[in-house]
Amino acid sequence: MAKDGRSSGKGCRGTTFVEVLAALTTFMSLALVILGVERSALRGIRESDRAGEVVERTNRVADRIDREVRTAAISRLQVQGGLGLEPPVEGTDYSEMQFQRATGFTTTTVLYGNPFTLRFTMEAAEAANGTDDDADGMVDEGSIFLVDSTGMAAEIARGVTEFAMRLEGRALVVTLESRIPELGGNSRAHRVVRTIRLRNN
Ligand SMILES: [Ca+2]
Ligand SMILES: [Ca+2]
Repeated sequence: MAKDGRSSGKGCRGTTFVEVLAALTTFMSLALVILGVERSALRGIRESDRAGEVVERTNRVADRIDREVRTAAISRLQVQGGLGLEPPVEGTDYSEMQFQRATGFTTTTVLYGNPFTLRFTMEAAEAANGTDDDADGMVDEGSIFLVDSTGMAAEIARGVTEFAMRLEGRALVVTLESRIPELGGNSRAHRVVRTIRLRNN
């Protein structure tokens, strides 16, 4: 009898162990599924955050350029030519331009403020060759600087992969693309084309 009891006890323990194992396996599978869903949801949130960040950052820079340039005098735009500063050619893209704001008027003349320059400078580790030389996920990237008349340069944007200023009639068309690097050698970009009507002569 005792032998039968032990044998039946062992059977019982065996069944319980298998059941526990099955339950554990089910639990682990469920936990893995939940973890996977959670991770993919988090990844989605993070990606949408980064997409929002690059859009916000690019628009903020375009707004800043708009504010700086809007009151500049169209007759005082200058670009670097072969023989020094000269007026920009309409319809031509420039990565650097000098501006002067109209600050006041007398009965006979317009008064202008000190000149300032918007300039794109490529990062030292990058060459303009269409490849990502420093392997940060951005090709030919650089910064935009606002340079005052004393030569003091303030960086107003970085991670910029496209910057052009083009005169079209009374408007300055600014094309700006900036990026945020991502894992795996990629980057997320946003591109803005802003038409800024210049108010003064
Ligand atoms: Ca790069
Ligand atoms: Ca390059």
